[in-house]
Amino acid sequence: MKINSIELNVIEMPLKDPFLTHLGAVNIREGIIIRVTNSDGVSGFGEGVAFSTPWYTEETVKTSLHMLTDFLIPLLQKNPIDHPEQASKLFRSLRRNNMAKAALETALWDLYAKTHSQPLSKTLGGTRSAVAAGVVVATDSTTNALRQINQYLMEGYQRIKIKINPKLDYSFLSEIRRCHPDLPIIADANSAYTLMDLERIKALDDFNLLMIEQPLANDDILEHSLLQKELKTPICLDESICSYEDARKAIEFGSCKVINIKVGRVGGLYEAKRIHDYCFEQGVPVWCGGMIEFGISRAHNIALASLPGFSIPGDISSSNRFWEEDIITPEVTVQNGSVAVPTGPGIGFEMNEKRLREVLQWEETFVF
Ligand code: OSB
Ligand code: MG
Repeated sequence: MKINSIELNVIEMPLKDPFLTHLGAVNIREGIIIRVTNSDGVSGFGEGVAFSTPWYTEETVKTSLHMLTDFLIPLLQKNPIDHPEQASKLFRSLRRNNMAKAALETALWDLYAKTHSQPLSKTLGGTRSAVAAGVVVATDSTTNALRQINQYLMEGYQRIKIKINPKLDYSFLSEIRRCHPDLPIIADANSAYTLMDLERIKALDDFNLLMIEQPLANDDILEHSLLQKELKTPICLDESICSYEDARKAIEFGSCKVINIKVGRVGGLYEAKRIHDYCFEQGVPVWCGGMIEFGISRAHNIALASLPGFSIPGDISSSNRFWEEDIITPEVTVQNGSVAVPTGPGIGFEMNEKRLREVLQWEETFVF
């Protein structure tokens, strides 16, 4: 892979509606769009999904830029690679900073697939022609939740994920369940509980939830294994799984029955695929998590979710779930409850250069 230049673009867009969890509100999304261009002028795109503040993981947009500028790009300049897997292994010499790593590694995957005239989904080993769409509801009002669920069901989404916490759980979910007796529902707690809340969490077994996501601490494996023994509802881990090793430990300890794989959280597509392959062997279903992301990361998610082990609808939603106008063309759309896996080379979406310029805050180019 003969790299000529790497361009970093910081963009910013308002969300259509505030995204509320017990950890706070997201109203504006900053992100990093990376363009890696080779000596033939072919470009691959990646997206950094860290937030402006470290509320979900420890990384931020600024720490990602620091890692990319001062470590990851120089590492790639000194060590030419032939395949993105080598980049992933090269980046292991730097601890953590998974979202910064994934931003660059995913761009290399797109470039690699394009130079081999192959859809990225095929390069990764994907087998599906469409991926099931799910969507998240992140509000603190029952009225809003029910209104949004009705809207999303009209748009065809196959499952709903809803944010919960100890102030917004039993009566909230019972009202939603009353209105939608058969709807596949995931409740995502983003670590709002501790084992002191055992009885509160056990009560949620009443609602026949598809799963409960990350009820306990963001870095826990042990206590989730104790909780899972007490619960009928399957536990899904999100924040706790930052690597293949985390996934292996969680499954061996019985800390979860499902894993939410996010490319950014685990440091890139190579690690995401390793986790998928391990879970597939173990018979543990996985689904693709979302990060309130722009179109580039959405496109990488679609390619990843085409792998055979992604058997549960992910946080795979249309561009218009969050954005007035996305930065890719065409935008991601849900049709008959699914998103079609593109058949063109690489991620299979083009950069909408006009929209990128409209939302651009800062840019820098590194010439190799
Ligand atoms: O916990 O899954 C989460 C968004 C940002 C950070 C963490 C999470 C989420 C979501 C959103 O739930 C999913 C999406 O983008 O569709
Ligand atoms: Mg989550």
